[in-house]
Amino acid sequence: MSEPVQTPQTFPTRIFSGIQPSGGLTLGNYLGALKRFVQKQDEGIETIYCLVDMHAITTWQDPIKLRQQTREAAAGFIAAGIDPTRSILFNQSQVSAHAELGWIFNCVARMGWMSRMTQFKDKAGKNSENVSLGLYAYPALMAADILAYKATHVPVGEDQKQHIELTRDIALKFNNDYKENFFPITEPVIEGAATRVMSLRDGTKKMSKSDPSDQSRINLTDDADTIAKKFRKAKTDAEPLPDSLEGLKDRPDARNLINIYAALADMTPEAVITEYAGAQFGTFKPALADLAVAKLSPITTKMSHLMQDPAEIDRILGEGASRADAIARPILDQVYDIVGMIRSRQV
Ligand code: AQP
Repeated sequence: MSEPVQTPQTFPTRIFSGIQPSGGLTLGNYLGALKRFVQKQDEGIETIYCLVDMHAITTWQDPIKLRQQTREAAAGFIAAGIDPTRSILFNQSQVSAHAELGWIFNCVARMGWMSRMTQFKDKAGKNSENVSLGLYAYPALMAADILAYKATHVPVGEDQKQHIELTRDIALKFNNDYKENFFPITEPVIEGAATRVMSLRDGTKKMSKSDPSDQSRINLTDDADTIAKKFRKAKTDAEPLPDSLEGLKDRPDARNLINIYAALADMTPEAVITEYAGAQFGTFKPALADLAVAKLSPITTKMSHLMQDPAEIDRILGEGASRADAIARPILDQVYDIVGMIRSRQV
């Protein structure tokens, strides 16, 4: 792939990330992404967070549910600690720079790069002739989401690492092709004990909001009883917990529960295994359920409170979109200039 022609330029630190409102938020989204989003905001970094509704429609979405899920995800962000006055919070379709830059990046990204995207292969499966063109092109739109703000860092879960690498390749190729040091080469930020939370039914599969089995995931809207029941029924084996992480090497279901505990408790997985060495799952699972309820139920309660005022959520998203547009539009205008488009319309 492309080599940089320019010497590295420093771009001011700016964080961008997003979540698809293609279903309810899961514990995977929370631990892999949302919890980190809040930490970055609280560190005082400039943070821009987006509900990527245009990505959501790469697979069919019922329009009424999509609106509901977008509001619910916004409520989830705020309930988890995103402060819309300190971070910019909006939904993608309200800032057209994403789609416009996405098209330009469709013309920069190479077919060979796109065909290597493992998430497309996983999602399309054997049905690749019948999925939408948008699902295939989605990583180029994701690159536009990030680079429309010249974001330097993107907190994500492990599954998005390849898409950030593609974003870097697109930025490098654009900079090389147009001999401009225009876009930063964005860094993924993949941190913590739960960068890849696995399904509660299958420790080798990612926990996902679109998994047909609701038992496979914890939703941020689940009540305490449901959370406890799901952890009680989570797939495990009959062995007690070992005294070191090495002992979990071939036990993905057990490893997943240890990682979830560690991430929720802000501990290392090593510390959790030391604490529970020799324990049976009959002891560990209720402790995990109690911890999850303690951490998640304040978020769930706040979310349902916020959801009682959908007009206020829409107002917050609209205001966030105006602030996002004020950053992205001038960047996009420069991109149009760089690629040679006439910009003579009076506005
Ligand atoms: N299981 C997970 N563990 C850790 N991080 C995760 N993320 C998602 N699932 C996990 C992170 O959450 C952010 C938003 O992801 P997304 O909603 O845009 O898309 P996704 O990665 O495709 O998530 P889902 O839940 O699997 O959605 P569907 O089912 O609609 O495809 C990203 O930072 C992601 O890494």
